[in-house]
Amino acid sequence: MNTKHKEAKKCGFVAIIGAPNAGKSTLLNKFIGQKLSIVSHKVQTTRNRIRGIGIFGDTQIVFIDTPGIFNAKQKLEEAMVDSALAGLEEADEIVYVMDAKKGVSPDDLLVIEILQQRDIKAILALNKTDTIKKDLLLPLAEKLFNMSVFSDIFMIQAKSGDSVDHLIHHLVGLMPEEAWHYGEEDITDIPMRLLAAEITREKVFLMLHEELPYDITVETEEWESFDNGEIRIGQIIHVAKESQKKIVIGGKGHQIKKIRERAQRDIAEMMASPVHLFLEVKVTKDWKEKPSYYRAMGLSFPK
Ligand SMILES: Nc1nc2c(ncn2[C@@H]2O[C@H](COP(=O)(O)OP(=O)(O)OP(=O)(O)O)[C@@H](O)[C@H]2O)c(=O)[nH]1
Ligand SMILES: [Mg+2]
Repeated sequence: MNTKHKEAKKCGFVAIIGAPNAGKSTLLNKFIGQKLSIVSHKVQTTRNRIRGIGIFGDTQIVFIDTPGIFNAKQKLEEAMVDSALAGLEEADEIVYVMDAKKGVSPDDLLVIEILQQRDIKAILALNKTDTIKKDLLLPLAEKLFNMSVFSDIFMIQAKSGDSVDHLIHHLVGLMPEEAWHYGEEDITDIPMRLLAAEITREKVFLMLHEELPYDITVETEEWESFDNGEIRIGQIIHVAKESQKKIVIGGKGHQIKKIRERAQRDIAEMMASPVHLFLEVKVTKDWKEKPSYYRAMGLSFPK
């Protein structure tokens, strides 16, 4: 072991919060330099807290990606928002991601109010600055600064990584003197089975539309590693209705074939091993009412 790391003493937790679709997961992936948390153009992509670990010199930062915070109406939504709020409790610092083009949305007002109530200060990452005219950015930043919840404001582009290094530098300076919580090689503490299920869920989010992605959950049911390094993975895509099963499978199975190919490719890349992925689509009518499915996703079932 490198002696420099034995002396390493700075470590802390940074929660990434904000409204749905602001770019939180994209930012987490940039922070740790690897794709860990799934990303899509749709709202409510992330369902649970994802911890990603980054090392910057002698500092280890545990980033916590959270589901978007919004006015939850259904049980699954409520569990997601609860999970995001629990991320606040764990954190030494909070990075609040806001879509600069959307400005302060009703969802943002909800989160800002929560921060005000709890007397919590956050670092604002005004994201997607590539989508807005430069001269609109300063008045927006000024308006936000006057809300008295943001200690600092950074203008970034999570997707290209532009200016993300400034934000990292600032966070490193704020981390407390503390022994590292994780090993040098660790990227996350999420089990591989769950990460593999998330990858397949991402493909469903990217390829299928309307309510369907919100009505599915993916479960890794089988995981077998062979001596030659190959891995066999079996997953179930749970849908809520028979009609949805037909859509996920597609005519002559073309849809499920694409989902399988893309998920298999990404899981193999993550594992750095050849992967054989087998998918089954199952109608599980009321999975959203069953606590066991929430546990499998790392969520608590709302009371
Ligand atoms: N133009 C642009 N798009 C971005 C940027 N950062 C993220 N995006 C896009 O914004 C969309 C949402 O990104 P996510 O990272 O999934 O957002 P999120 O906040 O994690 O969303 P939820 O998990 O649903 O709350 C994706 O299509 C990203 O590619 C950016 O800097 N510029
Ligand atoms: Mg996300």
